Amino acid sequence: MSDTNVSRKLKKIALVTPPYHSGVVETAGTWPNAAFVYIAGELREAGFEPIIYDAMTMNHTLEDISEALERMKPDVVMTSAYTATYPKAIELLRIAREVVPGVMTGIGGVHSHFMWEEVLSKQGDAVDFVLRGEGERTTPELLRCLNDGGDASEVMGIAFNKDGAPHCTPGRPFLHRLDGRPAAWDLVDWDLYTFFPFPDTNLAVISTSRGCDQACTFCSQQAFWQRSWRARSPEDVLAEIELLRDQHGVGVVMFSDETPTLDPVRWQRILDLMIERETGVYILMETRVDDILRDEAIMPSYHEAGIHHIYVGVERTDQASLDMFKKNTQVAQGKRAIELINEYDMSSETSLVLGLPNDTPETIRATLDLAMHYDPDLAFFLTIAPWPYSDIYAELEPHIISYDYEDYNLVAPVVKPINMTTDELMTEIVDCYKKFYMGKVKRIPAMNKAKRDYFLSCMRLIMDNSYLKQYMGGLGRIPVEIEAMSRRFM
Ligand code: B12
Ligand code: SF4
Repeated sequence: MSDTNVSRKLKKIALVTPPYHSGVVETAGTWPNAAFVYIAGELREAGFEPIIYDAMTMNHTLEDISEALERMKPDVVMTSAYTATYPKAIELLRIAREVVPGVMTGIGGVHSHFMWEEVLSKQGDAVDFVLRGEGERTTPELLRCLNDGGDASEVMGIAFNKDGAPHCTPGRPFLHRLDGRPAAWDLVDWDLYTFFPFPDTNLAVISTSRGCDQACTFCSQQAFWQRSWRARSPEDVLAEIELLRDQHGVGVVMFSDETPTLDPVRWQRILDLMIERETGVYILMETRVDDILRDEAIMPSYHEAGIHHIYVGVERTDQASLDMFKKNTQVAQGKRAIELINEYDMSSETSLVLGLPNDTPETIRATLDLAMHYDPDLAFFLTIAPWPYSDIYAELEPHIISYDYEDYNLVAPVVKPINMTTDELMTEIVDCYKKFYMGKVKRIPAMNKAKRDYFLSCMRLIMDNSYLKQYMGGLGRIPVEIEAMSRRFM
């Protein structure tokens, strides 16, 4: 028997995002939660009434959430968490417990997938079920089982407290078929979602493939997907993009995939279809540098298909660190990939991971110098966050200075370099931003108009909303020059 006490029929299911904010990607837009859209589609098909409540994007406080849930009176409240958002996810489930008597609670996503034991032993009073792995089949199956008075132990892919201790059922195999799944895009409040550089159109996040076959030691995604990769057919992807464009006014689509380009034949077909059908939708995506190099000959198709912005994870500019991360790329490849993206008039973005135990002001400045030499349009200088379930965790553990998961956001210092204080580290990071973007500003006049507009718009967003401003007093002196420059060109 489960220790949870679900006694009523479960019908109305609220899927609520945790009200967590740490900047960076949030400065560029407001993003729907793709996991909830896909899970809600399956729930509805199984006869439930899902509600998507994006408290995060609505900037709702815990008080707002409490009022909203009291009004909504759901039978079930579920949330999603990666490591940084986990504490807020728990607070929100606690509130649900308080204001909706007898509510059932559940949590899914990468953090609780791995940390289910800790979740249930420390937060078992707030969490009835951890839903592990992919949520599409597990969620309706669990709810149906509970409604039928069945035994939750027979549902694959969940964990719950049983006889006073955390208990985990066997993992559920990944979905076999990703095509044609029901996605509840009609439940999304589209007024909320915009990519700020293109404010006149709606922004969607879709999953065209899942997983990655690499083994980067700092990354949670390869572990979550067990180094596997599955993909939807190009036709199915195009159908979703066209539906979003035609029925929901979407002009910008972000691919949530870790590596959408992994299968070159599928990827080429997606590009061809986007060109043939003149989708007219801008795509934001990330991929690996080696796939960009592989695709040098078809870069014009990327551009023609509407690929607007490509993030490639360069991570470090010294080979020793790349090797330590098991990144399986060469330093020179990162540079060439960014050159190619720039050459074909797409926007390039990368991030550099700083704050490793052996970092010093000199290594950080060397990283900055190389980042400037690589010349992406946008660069983010991030702190390393050792997810407690990542391969690199054991190596970094002796250097961890914060066990507050909210700090695991790639912004706050969680690891202390041996020969630097955290203040010195953060000063160096702010300095990286200043120097990198000041260097860019000087070259604005040479950019073509499309790139210049996009760059200036991104810069303004970083300046106005940046976590740097919020956390560290900010880019301080940069805005004056950039403001002046942007006035000249906009
Ligand atoms: C889209 C995205 C976002 C969106 C989130 C939109 C939203 N409303 O939630 C935005 C842009 C806001 C965002 C922000 C951040 N993000 Co983000 N984001 C992603 C990204 C690119 C895709 C996630 C996605 O949509 N996947 C597609 C869906 C279908 O897959 P999924 O989320 O895994 O969901 C499946 C299962 O996990 C499970 N599941 C998930 N949730 C739930 C819930 C329930 C109830 C159930 C049953 C199942 C379930 O079922 C789903 C379907 O099968 C991932 C990278 C990646 N490739 O996954 C990073 C990622 C999740 N982000 C990450 C981080 C660190 C952040 C930030 C902290 C970064 C920052 N400082 O800006 C912020 C924090 C948010 C904030 N508010 O400040 C990390 C998390 C790492 C970790 N292990 O903790 C990731 C993995 C990227 C990385 N570099 O490693 N992010
Ligand atoms: S290539 Fe990207 S998604 Fe894959 S393991 Fe490395 S960092 Fe993670």
